[in-house]
Amino acid sequence: MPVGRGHRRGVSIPIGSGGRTAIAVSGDPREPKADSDDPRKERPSMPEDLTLWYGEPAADWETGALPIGNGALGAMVFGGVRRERLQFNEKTLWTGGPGSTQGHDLGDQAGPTPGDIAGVRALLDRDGGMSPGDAAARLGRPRAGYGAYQPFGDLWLDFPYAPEHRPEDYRRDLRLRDAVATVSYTAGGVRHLREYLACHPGNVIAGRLSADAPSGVSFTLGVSSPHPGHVVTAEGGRLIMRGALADNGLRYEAQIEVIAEGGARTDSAGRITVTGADSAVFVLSAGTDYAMTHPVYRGADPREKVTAAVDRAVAEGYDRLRTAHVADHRGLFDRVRLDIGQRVPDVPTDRLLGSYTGGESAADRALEALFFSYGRYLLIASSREGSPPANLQGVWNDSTTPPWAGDYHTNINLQMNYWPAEVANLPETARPLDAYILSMLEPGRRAARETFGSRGWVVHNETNPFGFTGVHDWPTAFWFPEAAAWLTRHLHEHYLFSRDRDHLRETAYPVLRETSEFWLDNLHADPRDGTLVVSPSYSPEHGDFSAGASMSQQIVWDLFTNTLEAAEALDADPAFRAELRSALERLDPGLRVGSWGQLQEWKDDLDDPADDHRHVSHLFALHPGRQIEAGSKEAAAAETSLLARGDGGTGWSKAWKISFWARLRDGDHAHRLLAEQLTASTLDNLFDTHPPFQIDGNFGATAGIAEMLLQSHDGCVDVLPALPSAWRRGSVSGLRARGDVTVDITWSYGTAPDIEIRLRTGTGGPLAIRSPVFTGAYRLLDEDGRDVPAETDGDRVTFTAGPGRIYRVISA
Ligand code: FUC
Repeated sequence: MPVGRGHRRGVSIPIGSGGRTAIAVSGDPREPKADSDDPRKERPSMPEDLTLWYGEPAADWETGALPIGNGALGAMVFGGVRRERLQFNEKTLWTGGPGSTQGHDLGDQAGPTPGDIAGVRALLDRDGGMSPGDAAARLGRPRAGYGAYQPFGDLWLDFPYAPEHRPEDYRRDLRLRDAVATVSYTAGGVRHLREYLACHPGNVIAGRLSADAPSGVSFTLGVSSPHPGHVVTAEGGRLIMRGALADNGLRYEAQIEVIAEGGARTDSAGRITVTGADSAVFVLSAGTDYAMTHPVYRGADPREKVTAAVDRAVAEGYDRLRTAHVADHRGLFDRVRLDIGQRVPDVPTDRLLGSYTGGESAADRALEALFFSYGRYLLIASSREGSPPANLQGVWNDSTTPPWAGDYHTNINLQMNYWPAEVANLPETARPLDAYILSMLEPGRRAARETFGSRGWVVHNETNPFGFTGVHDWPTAFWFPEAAAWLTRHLHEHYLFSRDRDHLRETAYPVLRETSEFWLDNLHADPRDGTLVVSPSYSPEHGDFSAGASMSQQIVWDLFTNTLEAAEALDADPAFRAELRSALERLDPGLRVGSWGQLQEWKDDLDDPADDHRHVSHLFALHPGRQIEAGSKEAAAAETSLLARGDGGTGWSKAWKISFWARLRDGDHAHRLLAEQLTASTLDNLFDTHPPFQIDGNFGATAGIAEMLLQSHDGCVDVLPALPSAWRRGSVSGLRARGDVTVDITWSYGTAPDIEIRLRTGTGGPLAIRSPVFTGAYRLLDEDGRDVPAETDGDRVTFTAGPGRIYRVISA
């Protein structure tokens, strides 16, 4: 029995056969003769073939080397033939903080006082605005001991080289389903194969070198560090590199053990040489004495844990390590599959990228699907429980002075890193963010008390692993106390997706409540109209300081709304709920339509239609917020603003715009931004580039693609809300919707649109579904094919879902 009629809302999908370009599908003819257990053999180049591959070694760290990682450890693989380089990182190796010779003032930094802030507020009431320079002169303070994320070192493999043995049939690749990087080539009639992985269970990076001729493996392994004063020793096949950072005394240690099968091994002068082995394995672990505990941020010497990790991995053996690694990785990675009609052509990834146009070809679909999955791969590789969250470069950094210190920028970047975590079914990867937020509370409370004279906690534009929650003095980036509230929404989102009430009660709600207390204490009655506004307020990196910039208001609206909902769900704190409700009633919502139809970035109508600034902060309410409903007049104004800002910007800016257009339900425009990002803001190794390399755009694009296929922010599971015309047929499985639902969708726009939705419920409860692609009647069925009683409510079908059940929605 048909239960509903679809409702088209601004979606136009051309129906027809479309101009597919046929591209031959074949394996790589230059691949080494694969062993029977070579996973590449199991998987021909079909939609599932999620591999980045290249015909030459990487010439450059940033654009060419390939990343592996396990959250705490990361490495960039170059794939050299005479000399292999694995540049490696461990996420806690930072300068700055306690003990820094730069002077550590993060704990008791001389911030502005509540009086300084009141002074600026009064000037803003009087004058309406203040330049960032003036604001920084009054509220900014130099900061010291902030530090920067550091490279750990390089592992080098030097191979004997005979000029007459020119390497042939070279290939290096990164297989996303296995999280294994390989390098292979033939030299002197011998096929060489190396593979590398970063294993989360056991916390090691491991490599295996083999050849198809007996005694074919010879090399010298060494390690180096950019940090003066480190010491390298070698004994019993194990290299130890140890030191303490000159800046802050942070102790670090890496150990690498080499195990050769056959041949001879010698250890000397900090290097290990293997000659004539049949194969060899190395295992690396690294750590520091950093601990995420305020105010000392130091724990045990790393020696014990690094030694234990390498000992364990050596005892385990490479094969078992690899099996455990692939199982662990696939347990996360395989949850989501995307088919948008891709056929993987037989060209290396740099050429796939180079020939990408964002057009109709199945090769373009291959790059898009690969890029989507790469974001998921990178999140798994750079954010796992037990180490800090993914920073501006995930876990990968080769510079002692990385861009923006390789830190945690909180006016968009850190948040964007975690946009895919829930919807793309990797909630475990967001737990390091939770832990990090919790670790900031104590220093953040102090900053709130001393700087603002208020309850709650605060963090501004950026932060580091040492609890930096203060200001600095760079005029366009020192002030952003809304960051704490924006971070807090991630804790709440985890509840919305998982319905995990323990998480809500014990983790999310207490932080939401405390963050709300900060803003209850800090909102200011605007003398012009009596509304509650944030003042001083600054729309990230743009324009002047003022009272009530749209983003500030929208973030506070979001925080109060989330806190209220959380309190209601827990039936907690009725008096506090009343306080929040009355503050929300008086709050300026930050949604004004201006003179040229734009959504205003500030309370005054100051927007310049010719301005193409990369931050589009005043659209927070559209995404990631949920204050603007699709189809509303504010959505139309957001669209006007977005059109004026254009499709350019830095990598992360384009990634954000994918989600904006998806929320506006314009699949073709969202797709155009994805194409912009791929053609102009993506490097050969598919790293996003700001420029330079910055990983947020990878994560933002993956989230944006998910947002095109599935949304659930407005109380409804919204299926294919922004499907571009280039994705005429396809399927996606394993995406997550709020309400603890896993969603699989199959669609096709052949002669008639056809769609099937499969919903797998967790906790169950009331559910609403909508899809703009249902153009006729549709049916809701249970797993036995029986019609499920449901109600239609506008374009939504609502019903009560049982726990742990499967429902199907099909065209009638
Ligand atoms: C924000 C952005 C910059 C850059 C930096 C790391 O400040 O405005 O573009 O992404 O973070």
